[in-house]
Amino acid sequence: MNSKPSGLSFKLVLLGDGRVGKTSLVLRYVTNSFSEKQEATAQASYLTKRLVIEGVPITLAIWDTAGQERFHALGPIYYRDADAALLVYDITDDDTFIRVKNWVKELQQMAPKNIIMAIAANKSDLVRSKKFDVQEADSYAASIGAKLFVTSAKLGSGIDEVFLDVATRVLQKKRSLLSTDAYTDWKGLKGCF
Ligand SMILES: Nc1nc2c(ncn2[C@@H]2O[C@H](COP(=O)(O)OP(=O)(O)OP(=O)(O)O)[C@@H](O)[C@H]2O)c(=O)[nH]1
Ligand SMILES: [Mg+2]
Repeated sequence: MNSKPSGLSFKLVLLGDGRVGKTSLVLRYVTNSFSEKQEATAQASYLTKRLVIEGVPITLAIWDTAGQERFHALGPIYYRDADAALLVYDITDDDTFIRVKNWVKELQQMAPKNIIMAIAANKSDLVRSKKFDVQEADSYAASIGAKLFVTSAKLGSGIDEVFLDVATRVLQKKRSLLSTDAYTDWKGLKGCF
């Protein structure tokens, strides 16, 4: 009797090089906290965040993976049934952008077809000039059907935006797989999911 509608659950995986700020982005998003001394993730950690989009309650099941190379082979465990991937790089370190491109290649070959992707250019607070160059990353993101967001886990900027974008696009994709009538029923019956 007391059970509340659980809504939908979307699985999101964060991928990217070590130290780029994946855990920091998730912790800022879920607990609004930040640590200068965030410890490296071993294997992966899991957190959830609830949100409502277009009246639909959604639980984001967030898998924050370990970026250190020695954990690379674990990637498929987390992305193989993911709805979305958030690829993170450190805006001050070009090598970490190359690592994003490698992850994208792997996802295109191994992940579910049409997985939703977004790229976070993190640590924007470390760049002095206001006009830092994300043009290359921006056009790369467009070329793979992803969106680029400039973020700072430290300052808390760009973070709600990137998670909301990903969740909204997953919802749109799921909705487009259903006919309009089915979607209306689906919303009406959402407590059953
Ligand atoms: N200045 C600044 N530092 C950040 C930001 N995000 C993370 N950091 C710092 O960067 C370091 C690494 O952050 P993590 O969140 O642990 O990075 P990670 O990608 O989860 O690393 P792994 O778990 O090893 O894959 C920590 O010292 C953070 O405090 C940011 O936006 N700005
Ligand atoms: Mg981590």
